[in-house]
Amino acid sequence: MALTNRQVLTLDEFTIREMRAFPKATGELAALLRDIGLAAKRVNVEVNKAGLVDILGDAGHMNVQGEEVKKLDDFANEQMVGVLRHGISCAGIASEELDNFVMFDDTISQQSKYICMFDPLDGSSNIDVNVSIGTIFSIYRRVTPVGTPVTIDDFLQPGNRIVAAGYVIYGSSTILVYATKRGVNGFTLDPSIGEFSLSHPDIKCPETGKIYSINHGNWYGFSDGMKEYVERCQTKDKSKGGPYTQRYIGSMVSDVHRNLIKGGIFMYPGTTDKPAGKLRLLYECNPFAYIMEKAGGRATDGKMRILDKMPTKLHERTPFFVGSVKMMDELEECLAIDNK
Ligand code: AHM
Ligand code: MG
Repeated sequence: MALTNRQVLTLDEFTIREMRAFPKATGELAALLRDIGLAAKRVNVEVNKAGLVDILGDAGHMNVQGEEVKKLDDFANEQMVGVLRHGISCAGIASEELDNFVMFDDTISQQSKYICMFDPLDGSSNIDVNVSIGTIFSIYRRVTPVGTPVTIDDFLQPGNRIVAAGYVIYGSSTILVYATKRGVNGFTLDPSIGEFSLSHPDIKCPETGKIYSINHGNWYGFSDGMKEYVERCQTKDKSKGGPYTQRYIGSMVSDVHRNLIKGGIFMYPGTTDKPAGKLRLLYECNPFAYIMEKAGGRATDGKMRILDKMPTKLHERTPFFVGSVKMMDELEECLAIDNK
């Protein structure tokens, strides 16, 4: 059934309204978000039929029509690059799927003041088993002059320079959440009209929660401080909401989205074998850190604020902790053990 409540704003209506609050706004950011919404809708269609069509196989082989089959993460990457290249608001992109950034060399794109970084399909190891996956993105103002080609300097910016960041979950429903300095809002795709409609206005992360999310399989590689915090979660007194519940889908968009709405903490620490952990600073951690901070939560690498980290390369990894402020405080108390 179509949403008939005309009080419900679509993504486009909402971003245009937001823009009007800034008399100097050019509409470029609203256009960029619309482009990303379009890519998300196209990816959504393919994700929903992933179980039906021969799209799950390895990239490179042929489907029954004799066309080359693309893996969904390649498809999602092409959609994101395509809409942003053809749009008028993006001067270049960097993607978790590509080794290098892409400079858009047409004159319209080079006149744009924004660049975009994204993970086109995060959690893609879950595709084959029908678990929710997502797209993560962040938008920055370029540092090189408008009208010139973008350079690596436009991409190696700390997260505290993000202008907007968001994610899309292809789940039981498809939701696009994005944050700007004005706050965090979520839009659910109404398939009957093909529009994202405002469903989660002004999202705030509860100060504390009862959910902790971590891959316990890595336990023997955790530091003493990390183990101490996990044990505290498991032994927390009933009067303090304990013991906490462990929830870990292994699909960051879903794990962090749930904790953002319900309150909780998501952790991907470094381990003995992999001191920098698994997650990518630019494509995964910075966007979620920005969204969580705008919703009232916090994000660190265990030592410093994620958004203040100066990236040195595009695919840099970092330990990542994000969630409700009070849980983050207790985590930091425990991690301090490692510095003694
Ligand atoms: P990907 O970018 O290869 O999909 O990996 C990122 C995903 C995250 O969504 C998730 O939080 C994490 O990998 C899970 O990793 P692990 O299986 O090591 O717990
Ligand atoms: Mg990823």
